[in-house]
Amino acid sequence: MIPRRADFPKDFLFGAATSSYQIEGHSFGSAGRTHWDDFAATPGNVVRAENGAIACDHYHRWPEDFDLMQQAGFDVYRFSTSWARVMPEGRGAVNTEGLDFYDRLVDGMLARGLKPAATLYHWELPSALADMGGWRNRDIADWFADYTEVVMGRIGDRLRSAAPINEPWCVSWLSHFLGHHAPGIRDIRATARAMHHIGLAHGRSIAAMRGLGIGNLGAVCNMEYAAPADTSAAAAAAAQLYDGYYNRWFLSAMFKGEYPADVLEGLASHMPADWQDDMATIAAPVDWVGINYYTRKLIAPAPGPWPAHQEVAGPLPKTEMGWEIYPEGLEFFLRRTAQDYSGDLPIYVTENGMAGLDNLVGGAVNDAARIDYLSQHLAAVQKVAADGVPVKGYFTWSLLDNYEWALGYEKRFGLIHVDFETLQRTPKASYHALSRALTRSA
Ligand code: IFM
Repeated sequence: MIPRRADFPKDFLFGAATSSYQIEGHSFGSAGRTHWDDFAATPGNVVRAENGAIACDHYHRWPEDFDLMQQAGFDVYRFSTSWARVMPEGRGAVNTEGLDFYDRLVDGMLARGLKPAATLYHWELPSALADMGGWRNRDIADWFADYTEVVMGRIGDRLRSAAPINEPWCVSWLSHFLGHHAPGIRDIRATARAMHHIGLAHGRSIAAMRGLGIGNLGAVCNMEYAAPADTSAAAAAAAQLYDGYYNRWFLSAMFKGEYPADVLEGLASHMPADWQDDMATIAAPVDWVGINYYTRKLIAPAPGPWPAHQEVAGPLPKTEMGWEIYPEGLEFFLRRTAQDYSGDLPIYVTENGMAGLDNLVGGAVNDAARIDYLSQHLAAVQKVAADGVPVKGYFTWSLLDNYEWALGYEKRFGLIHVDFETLQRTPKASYHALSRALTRSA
């Protein structure tokens, strides 16, 4: 059973999260082209070559979506603004339709008693900037700071919180080393540069928001628990390195102003010149940290160049993504983040959830597996909060079934089912269960 609101500290916030390209419908409102449009148009990259042109049509249907958020009893809504919607070329001209849209969204949240939690970048880089090297180009920190000022100059006065970049690991490693996400590069030098420039852009964006007098600013990092695949020393070292470039690199830079030595061993020769001079900017103080957590990975050594390791299938029950269900990992990261990086600062679980089969049968979706997943992870959060770790909120990923990037519309993460033919919304059993946990008084 999902723990009730009353089981958490009084000031604990419950929310749901989404992102712009995954739900809005990028073909609406004169938005500019993004590297995800290009990536999806390249054969073999995305299931059925699907893109975010229509997605959930949240662009027009947001009032219905926010009504459902309100009816469920959520406190806060985590959304992102699209760079290419606001500045179609990434720099220069501003699309007023785009800014007007986010202005309406924020007012729509406030009108329903939902606190707006904004993220400035959730992956849809304007194509014009990708043409200039995207995250490989150091200038992206300037471009991102300018974009930050444009968006926050319009909506920053009404936000509860703001964060620059969602999941730096995905923006860099997943997209430039593994090539699974746009821009689909597989190159270690590109990866090292992206990993550094993301931090720099984060720091510049924080500074820009401080300059505008905006507060409650944070960083949102995704984390995967890295477990050695066997008891050998080599497997332990492989898991340690995975943990380093996945989980420790960004937190260490943002909270300590340094990169972990074990990861630098592999990346140092690929880093941009004078990267050390940027560390103070990257470590700009923040007010909170967000953890996106879904799963663990079993890691084994492998032949070949650094990082010379591989993922191995694990024995635990899995979601439709093939991801093992391992709530102990969330507990681990909440404790370690406070202890090693953020101290007394509030921590939020900014994403957690699962993809399920989620068939609509007779007008209902019985997603019992999701109820179980949420129950287990919320119980982990509750335990850690009871031990005094300053975890202050939990956001389910996601409010709606949506565009799951390279997997198209096939993987359903929503509390609300979306029929991608009719765009009809149907709250699933998990929506009703979570709503009961949030609203019932005892
Ligand atoms: O859908 C994504 C989201 O965009 C970022 N975090 C993980 C989710 C599930 O894969």
